[in-house]
Amino acid sequence: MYSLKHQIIAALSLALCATSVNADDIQIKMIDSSPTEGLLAFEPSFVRANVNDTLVFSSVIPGHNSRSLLVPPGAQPWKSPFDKEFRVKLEKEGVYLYSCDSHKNMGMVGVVQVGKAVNLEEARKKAAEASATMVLGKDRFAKALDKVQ
Ligand SMILES: [Cu+2]
Repeated sequence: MYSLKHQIIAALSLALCATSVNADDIQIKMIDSSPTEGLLAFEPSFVRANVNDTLVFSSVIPGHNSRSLLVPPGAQPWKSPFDKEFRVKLEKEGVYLYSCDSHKNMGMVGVVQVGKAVNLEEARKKAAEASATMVLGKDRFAKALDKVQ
């Protein structure tokens, strides 16, 4: 015979298992021209994710990579090779900013929100600094950060 307490514990354990199994892969294309994002872009340039989801940067056209500019406290920065698929596991809550090494100054940048935007102030500041040096796409970081909830 199981007590109610045991049943609750069993139900909670199942729920926790379901959560870990449901971690998603989130595809982001590195692309020269996107119908939704414009020239030299990550598509989509903003994604909302959960802790333990994985970003999958896919190389559609040669000449691009992905490198973090800002990650939340405790999260691992990344730098991908050019022209290769690259996976980034999102282990910490907060806002992540990244760019392509070749086209950062042309606004080839992206934003990821994982859970609560605990470092939003810092992200806005870093994005403003980076945007000031851009020749094209100066508003891309700001537009993506506007979608953070
Ligand atoms: Cu690029």
